[in-house]
Amino acid sequence: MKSEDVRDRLRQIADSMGGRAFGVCRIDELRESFHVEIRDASKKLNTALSVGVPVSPGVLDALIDRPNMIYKDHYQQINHTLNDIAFLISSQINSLGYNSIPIPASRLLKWKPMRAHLSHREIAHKAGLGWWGRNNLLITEKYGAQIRLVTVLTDMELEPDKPPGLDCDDCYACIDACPAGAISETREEFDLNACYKKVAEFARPEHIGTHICGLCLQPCSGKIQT
Ligand code: B12
Ligand code: SF4
Ligand code: SF4
Repeated sequence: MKSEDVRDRLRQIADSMGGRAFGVCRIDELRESFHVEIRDASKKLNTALSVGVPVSPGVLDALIDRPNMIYKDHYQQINHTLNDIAFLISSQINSLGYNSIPIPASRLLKWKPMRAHLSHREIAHKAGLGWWGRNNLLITEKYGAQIRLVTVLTDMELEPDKPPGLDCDDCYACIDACPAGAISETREEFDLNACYKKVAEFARPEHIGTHICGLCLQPCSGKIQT
């Protein structure tokens, strides 16, 4: 199968399961930042595929000033879907005779500071899905920040994409939306500590029990509405 045909096939797998954003990048200069669990194994792999599944705007409309059960269940469902997409893409790659590692959508390996296997945001940015927003999230042109991400690492040679060369421009909509005051004019000023404290507070009620919030996603719905 030609490289473009394989790419189309993998993209179709993602699309058939709700993956509406898809891109490819090289990982050579990112590997050192990967968690030790996958760092050595990833030395045999040079490519990452990034997939994004949009969050439903209706679910975000139901958020008032804190996460609720509709948002929590939707968040968990999207994580399952992302993991399924990554698994199926990985399985297709393996059946074509290549190697791959599907990276979990939301698996924490270390609590202080919180760390995962790798940064899905950084990979998605490099793979052309979007830019680094004032709210410290990966922002896509079509869905804004209302998209969750997953990554598959592979040794299959696929043509890499490029970061889109866009930014938040004259939008500041998320600054006032954050109940922790964590978002400022520049992404460098983003206050992760303030955000973490707020999501930890939101996680306290037993029925929520997980570090979610979603309020900075609400106003960030993308520049191109279709
Ligand atoms: C732990 C975690 C948290 C912790 C933060 C801890 C931390 N240190 O980052 C807490 C609980 C606070 C948190 C909060 C939220 N999270 Co969170 N979180 C994660 C998780 C599981 C690991 C992040 C990690 O390892 N961070 C460590 C550092 C090294 O990596 P990083 O933060 O991604 O990025 C750094 C570098 O990569 C670099 N960088 C270089 N290039 C680029 C490019 C871009 C675009 C960015 C943003 C950064 C970046 O700068 C960053 C700072 O050093 C990821 C899933 C994953 N595996 O990526 C989800 C993830 C980042 N979370 C996500 C979301 C949506 C949220 C929340 C909205 C909660 C919610 N779901 O309701 C808030 C938003 C907070 C915010 N505005 O940043 C999404 C982001 C999707 C997107 N469109 O960007 C992710 C990717 C989950 C997913 N599968 O989609 N999260
Ligand atoms: S709401 Fe506007 S300023 Fe905030 S991250 Fe999205 S595009 Fe950037
Ligand atoms: S997740 Fe909540 S607390 Fe953190 S930056 Fe977004 S709105 Fe603020």
